[in-house]
Amino acid sequence: MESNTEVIPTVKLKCVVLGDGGVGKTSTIKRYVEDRFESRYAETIGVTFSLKKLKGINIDGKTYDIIIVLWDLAGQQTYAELRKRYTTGSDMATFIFDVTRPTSFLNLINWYDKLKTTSKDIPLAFIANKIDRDEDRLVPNDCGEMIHRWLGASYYECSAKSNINVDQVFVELAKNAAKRQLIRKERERKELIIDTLPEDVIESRSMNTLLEMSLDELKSLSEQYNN
Ligand SMILES: Nc1nc2c(ncn2[C@@H]2O[C@H](COP(=O)(O)OP(=O)(O)OP(=O)(O)O)[C@@H](O)[C@H]2O)c(=O)[nH]1
Ligand SMILES: [Mg+2]
Repeated sequence: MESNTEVIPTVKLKCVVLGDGGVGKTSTIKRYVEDRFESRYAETIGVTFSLKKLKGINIDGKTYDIIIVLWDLAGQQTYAELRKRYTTGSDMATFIFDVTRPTSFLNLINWYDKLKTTSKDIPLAFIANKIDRDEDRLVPNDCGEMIHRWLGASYYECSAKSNINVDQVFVELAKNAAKRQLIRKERERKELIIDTLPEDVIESRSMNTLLEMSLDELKSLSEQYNN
């Protein structure tokens, strides 16, 4: 019997999680991937990876599966050089600070500058973590709103411990990043087809007009000249 199950395309995304030591990077990832929380602090050594699969995500009317590869980078200063190498090629990034530690908020701009040296124009989310510790909170919500308006990045108030907003951060980021990756890949495919056209055709129609055509339109145009 013939199967009519459609193959769902998979988008793979690299997400780096940045922020000072002890702000809750590992805890946030653990909550998101395994839905667990540990009170004991075990400093991350170097870098570790986790995978999260999102099934049946709708992007512009089409369905995709998304695999997020989460790169958990140690926050301690000793790993500065390692971090630079590992942020390269990220599709999205999260910056975490601890609302009970103002220095971890002030340091966000350093993390942001560091990421910008390797990755430009990727979707970013800033996370105020440990909001369950209301009595010890020193960084107010307004600080996050300022970052949101200033850097045009999303901002969330979270708790890895109480499982507040953790899913939302990654789902929203992944949708944005997947959208961008799909647009980029479609453009690359179009450029490959345009390359097969004679130069005078490219010149007379202009590159922008050709890129606005659909893939099917471009394919049939290419067939006209190459058959
Ligand atoms: N109350 C509370 N504690 C948290 C929360 N998230 C993390 N912690 C605690 O904060 C400590 C540090 O958390 P980690 O997730 O290990 O921090 P990290 O950012 O990965 O630290 P490094 O690996 O050293 O860079 C641990 O004791 C966690 O249990 C939270 O949302 N609420
Ligand atoms: Mg860690």
